[in-house]
Amino acid sequence: MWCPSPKFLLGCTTDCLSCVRRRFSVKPKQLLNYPKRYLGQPSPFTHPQCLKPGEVTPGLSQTEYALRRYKLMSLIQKESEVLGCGTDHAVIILSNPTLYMTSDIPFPFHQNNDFLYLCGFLEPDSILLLQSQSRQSSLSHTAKLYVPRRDPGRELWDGPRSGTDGAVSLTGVDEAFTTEEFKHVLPRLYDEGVTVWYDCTTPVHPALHTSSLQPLVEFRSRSKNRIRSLRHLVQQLRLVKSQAEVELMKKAGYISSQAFIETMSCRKAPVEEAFLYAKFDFECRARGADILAYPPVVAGGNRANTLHYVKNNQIIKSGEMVLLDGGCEASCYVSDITRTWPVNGRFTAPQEALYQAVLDVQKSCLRLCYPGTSLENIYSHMLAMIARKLKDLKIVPRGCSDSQLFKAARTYCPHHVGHYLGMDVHDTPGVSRSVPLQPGMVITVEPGIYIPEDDTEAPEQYRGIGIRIEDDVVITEQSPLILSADCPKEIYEMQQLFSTGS
Ligand SMILES: [Mn+2]
Repeated sequence: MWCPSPKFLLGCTTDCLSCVRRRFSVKPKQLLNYPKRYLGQPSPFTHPQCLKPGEVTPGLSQTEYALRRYKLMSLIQKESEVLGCGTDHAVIILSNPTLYMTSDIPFPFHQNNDFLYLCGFLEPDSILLLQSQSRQSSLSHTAKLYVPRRDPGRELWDGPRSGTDGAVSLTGVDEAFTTEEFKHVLPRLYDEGVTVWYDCTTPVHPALHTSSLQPLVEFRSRSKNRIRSLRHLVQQLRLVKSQAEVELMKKAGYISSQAFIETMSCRKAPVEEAFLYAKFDFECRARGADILAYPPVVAGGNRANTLHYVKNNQIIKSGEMVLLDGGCEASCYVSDITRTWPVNGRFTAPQEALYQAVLDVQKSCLRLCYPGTSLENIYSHMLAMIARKLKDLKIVPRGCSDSQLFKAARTYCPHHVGHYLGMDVHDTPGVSRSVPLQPGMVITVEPGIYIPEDDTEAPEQYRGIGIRIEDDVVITEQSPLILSADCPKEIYEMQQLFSTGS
């Protein structure tokens, strides 16, 4: 019954898409059924420039989303065999709510990425329910969406909603109902024979949780068959990207890299941090990004030593460097890049020496990005390399012991070498950094050296300089694929950019 390929369930590629289509007869919904009207999100009918027929979100087909749900049910089946909790399962995932900036004025909506990963639906106040079919393998399941009902009064203000018919034809789930109708399925979830998988400890949609799920959670807390958490399983899937996901991450990396090139070559000194922030934001959006993936750090001079500096409201003097840590989100995937450069285009000798040291460390770490190693291993390597550089640059006193050197490396680089990257900037945060890297995983590699201006122990010439260089890397069987490769980081490349401008 199973595909003989051992890669079928984990580490799937497009081969498996055709495989899953055949095994489970997953067929894209008839395109003729598309409502010929605007839905609550772009559809192949209304936005043919963004989505091909059969795609739910740009670049991701109904089949890819269905495959994710099958993989999740497979992980659930495996875990339930260990737990001994039967084959009858119900998986509940909530969308995010709309958040408000002030009365009646919403923030731009962002979907809960675990929910989005499993169905591609981009409206708030929705629920995804996966139910294994009784007495069959849990892999055989139904996928149902509960979505906001169509409401001309609200749609006048908020724009069109997909409604139940739109949700089905767009996402390819089996059925859709209104969010209010979720209450009809609840009685079945009280059945002790059904194992409920739901992240109830930190509900992403507090109002939906309280109104629809709190009583079930309380009931289950007294039962033998308790509610099982789900997040770690979805993160396990999100950790390894499919070929289609890698293509989307390439796009996010490309857009951000081009935005960096434009921002670095504006040659304005002195320059406001706010100006560089606006320039970077504009250049990302102008190239098709939906939004910046996070508030960027645009830190001039000594402010680069504040790791999460996001006020971006000072003036950067000529002769100072700027550290810009930014990245866009495009079609639900993000990038996260850092570059540090002198705003007037000319490195001073100490800036150049420190920059070259960080660059050497960063390139050395990139050379370790192969299957089998881990972020923890790369981190250890980074600290050893930084320690050596601190010694070479005489930032630590001569004759330091190894443990003092290690301590100095930790002090001058207080953060880790990187993190996983994907739909979120700090993607799959529940996955340990000791997990061996495998093809399809995406990580950042971002060593830095930070010397605050009030550090009286460091040589005076380096005080007030903070440098970080960060690239996004896809692990492959061969050489790592650097998603931010277009973004200059060699000193000669940057100098070329400064001298020619944009
Ligand atoms: Mn990062």
